[in-house]
Amino acid sequence: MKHPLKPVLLSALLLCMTAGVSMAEDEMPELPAELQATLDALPDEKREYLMEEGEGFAGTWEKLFVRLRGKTSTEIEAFVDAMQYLENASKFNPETDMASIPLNTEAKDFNGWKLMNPRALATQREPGPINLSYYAQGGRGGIQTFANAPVAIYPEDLVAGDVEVAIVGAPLDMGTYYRGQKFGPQAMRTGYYHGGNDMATMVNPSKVLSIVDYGDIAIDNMSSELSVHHVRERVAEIARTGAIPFIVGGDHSLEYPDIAGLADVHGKGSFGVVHFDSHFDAGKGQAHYITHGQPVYRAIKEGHVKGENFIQVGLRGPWPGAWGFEWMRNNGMRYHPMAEVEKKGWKAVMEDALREAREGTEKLFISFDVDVLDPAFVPGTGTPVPGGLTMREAIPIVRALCTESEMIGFEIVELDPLLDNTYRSALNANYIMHACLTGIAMRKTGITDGSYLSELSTEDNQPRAGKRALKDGDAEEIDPDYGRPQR
Ligand SMILES: [Mn+2]
Repeated sequence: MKHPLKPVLLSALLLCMTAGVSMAEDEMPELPAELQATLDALPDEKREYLMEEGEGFAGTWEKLFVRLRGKTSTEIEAFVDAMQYLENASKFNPETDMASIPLNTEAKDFNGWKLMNPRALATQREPGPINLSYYAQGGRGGIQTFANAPVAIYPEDLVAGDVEVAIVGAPLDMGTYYRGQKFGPQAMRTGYYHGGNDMATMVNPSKVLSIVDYGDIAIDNMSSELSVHHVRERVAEIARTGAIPFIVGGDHSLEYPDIAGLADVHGKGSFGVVHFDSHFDAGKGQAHYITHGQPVYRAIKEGHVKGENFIQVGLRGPWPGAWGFEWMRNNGMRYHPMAEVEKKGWKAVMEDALREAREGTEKLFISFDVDVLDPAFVPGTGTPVPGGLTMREAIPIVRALCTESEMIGFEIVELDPLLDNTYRSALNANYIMHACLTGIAMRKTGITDGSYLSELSTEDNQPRAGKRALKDGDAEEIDPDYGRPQR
């Protein structure tokens, strides 16, 4: 990637080299005098190449000059030859490289991995959600599911059950090199605290909403490229029934098919996205069609979501550099890196992000990469970055976004339980998903203010310090000897 200032630097440098004048100190370094003669002795084409690519190759002009210092013209020419060799050898070569990865199209089960079971072969039953718990109060028995919810298998189950939220696993992890995200769905199904009452608001999404576990989407974990198209079809299938797809990844490659599938149903550019992540995931120009570092670029480039409706929260670490921020600004995107949180405090940043999310379109998709949280909360993720959000920062913004917007989709990605020998990562991931379910349930019950908190669980006329209770409750008799061995 060329730095946009480079042509200016280059022409100024060449001018200085030929005219022998010193360069302005604040713009570029002075070409060391001992280098001038050796560089002048280079063939024009090689000297120009060195002046064009040398800075990017060495890191800075100063570092380049250090590497060239004391070398003869012949040695510098060999240095330039090596640079040119690397550049050319890195490119696609039709004589030695495969332009595409061949598949065995003779395979009898080529499409078998993603074929839906024909209804004639499926167990006959009435369509609708299936409650898998044989315990009267639900409990932890039966078969574990997302949010302790009943199960649905086919779109007609979603329609028959008037399902509002269908949580579906997408165990894809070929888009990352630190794998194990394919185990994210099963970790979240077996985790603690993934359903029930939200104490902050005293709203219970499990009671207010019709939620189902929609199983896992089939993934060909030998190919992200093949898998994402199938994910897109399945996400669209859920959205077409009117249910909100909640996708549990899986790596962040999923953001592309999740957004594209929603655009197939709701229309391109009809909804906003809030992308929680320590990385901006808008990499481009890589050999692979999709990875967990490229979904944002692809979703914006293909027009599924407008840049002006795309908001990034929690960016930090070394990626992207200046070009990435320029790319986001050129596309009208908004971003709130942790540097901004350091500057203004979380509350102000959160309020900005909430205000931006309300602009434009009412419909919203949330993409939550668990690595936006500090590694203290989620060690189980492939690319953790220190200095992230706390759970006490993340819960209120997710709950508020899901209350104040017409949610059309939600994904939680990059949970890798293999990297965490505790249950904390899955626990926190479930809490984030529950915060959004709570927000959707709040909206359904008529609460439109995302900052709403229940008076019962916060104040509710409790006696202030030094005051007695307004009325005496029924004091419970407690046996102080309970559980002690009898003498
Ligand atoms: Mn990501």
